Amino acid sequence: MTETAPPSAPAVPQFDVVVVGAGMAGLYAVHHFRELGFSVVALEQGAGVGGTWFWNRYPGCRCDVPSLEYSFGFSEELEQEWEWTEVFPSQPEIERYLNHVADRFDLRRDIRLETKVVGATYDEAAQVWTVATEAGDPITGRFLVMASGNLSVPQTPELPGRETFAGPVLYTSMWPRDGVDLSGQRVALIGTGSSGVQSTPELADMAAHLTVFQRTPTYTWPSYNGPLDPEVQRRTKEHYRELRAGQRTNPGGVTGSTGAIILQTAEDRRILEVGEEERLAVLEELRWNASRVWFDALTNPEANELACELYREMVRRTVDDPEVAESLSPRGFPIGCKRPVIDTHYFETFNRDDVTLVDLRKGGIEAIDAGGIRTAQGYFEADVLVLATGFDAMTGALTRIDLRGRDGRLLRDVWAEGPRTNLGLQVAGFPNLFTVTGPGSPSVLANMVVCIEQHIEWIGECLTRMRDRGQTEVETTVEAQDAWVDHVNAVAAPTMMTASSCNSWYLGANIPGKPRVFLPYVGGLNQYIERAEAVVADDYAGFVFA
Ligand code: NA7
Repeated sequence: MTETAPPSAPAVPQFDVVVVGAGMAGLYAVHHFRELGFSVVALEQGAGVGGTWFWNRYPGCRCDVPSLEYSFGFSEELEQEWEWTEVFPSQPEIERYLNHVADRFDLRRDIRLETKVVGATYDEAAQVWTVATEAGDPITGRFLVMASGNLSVPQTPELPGRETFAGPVLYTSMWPRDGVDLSGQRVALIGTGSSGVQSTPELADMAAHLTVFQRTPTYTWPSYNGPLDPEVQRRTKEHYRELRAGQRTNPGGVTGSTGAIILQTAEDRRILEVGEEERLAVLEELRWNASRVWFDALTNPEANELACELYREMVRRTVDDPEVAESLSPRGFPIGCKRPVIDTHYFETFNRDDVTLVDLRKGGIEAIDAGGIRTAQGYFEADVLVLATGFDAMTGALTRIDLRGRDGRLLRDVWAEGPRTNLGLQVAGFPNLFTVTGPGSPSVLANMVVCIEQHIEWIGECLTRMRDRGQTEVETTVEAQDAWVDHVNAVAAPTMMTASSCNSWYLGANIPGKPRVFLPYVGGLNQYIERAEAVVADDYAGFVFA
């Protein structure tokens, strides 16, 4: 049992704002709230700043948003001085960038590293949050801002006998900071989502032999990464204000104006309206992208299946062994229902002699022992085990700690049937608590940096208004929250993302026992911003101040 609060919190808290996390959201929160004149502290469990980009340092880890767009827009000086080197940024480059941000804006003095938050309790009388950490005294704040990430709680699957494995067991999401020497090693990789797909070619290069254990094949697209053209960077820097404005009026928060290949579906491109000959012609022209440009495939299952077939044809054309190609071909769930996976020569890797694919649908994992993995289709020896098995996405960082609101109610109990928020920012019954890119916000469906900046600025404006009026408490009404949840569900319903055949982490379907609820807001970042701004213009309709 962890004691999360003293009997009663002090009326004057230590800080105006306690921020949980020092990833992108936490860093900007410290900077922005400080600029607005609030006292702030950020509590970070890691030994460094960067959040997602601190932990996920597995070989091949790379962002799927172009560098020039996956960067902060709050400081023109920062925009101008930082030089990106690749079209899509790698983990080391983003981590360097975030450390630069922390130094440049002197953020570290308000960040406590290696400070893991285990719970927080709201004292209704004092209107103060008391935050409990694994070590040390409780920290109190008027407001609690959960900048604790969407993909920050690793999913640790049940694998019988894992503790008996003789070699190292590595998680892609907690990759050792000093790296790992895999030369001469037989590596077993479990998981073929984004992390597994990105690391496969790199692990194959590093190891003596790589065996990939795949439970579900994945739709991926080539990254088209490469060195960033200095001319493109120079031009972008000249027009950064337009780009930033454009991001906020785009559904995905990405303008696509920086030279990266980002294919958008066009309304007049409908796969059901063209014959096989034309489909194959599109395949010749667009290759892997031929499956993702069709407007009707977004909502029509029949159109979607035709697009899937174009994808499978590309797999067959790329992978030499027809049986391996068939194993790598996704079937039975729509394209686009999961987050797109961007790869660098993933499929070609399976043409190597030192790479083996184990299709777990032909016989699942039974147990792990000292020397390898036993499956229903045979035994596979390994010296190192790598788990790329995903995250308790979007809600894990909020429900796996003891967050207690009014009447001592735990957030995880309140969300037992699925999360409910107003704008992904506030939860009824949890006054003065803000979630950054929480469930019900566009977050993982849009450029996360743009979402983070917009959220933090929205919260900052709200806190400033309260200070100006001498108010000390804000809470969403249940009615406004219900209306937002209904809207989030309504826009998701017609899309492929809620298809019953889809086991995505957007739906919480990757975690045993997690309620199946579509977590992010699919209506578009631009629509979201309009609605969030309308709430402000309407004097914070749906929020109650005290
Ligand atoms: P994902 O996309 O959730 O992928 C996890 C993978 O691990 C997926 O292939 C799972 O198969 C597999 N998995 C999970 N548990 C097991 C067990 N017990 N046995 C075999 N295979 C298993 O996580 P990622 O880290 O790759 O990516 C998450 C996001 O991070 C990504 O979307 C980007 O936005 C960045 P399954 O599909 O469940 O059959």
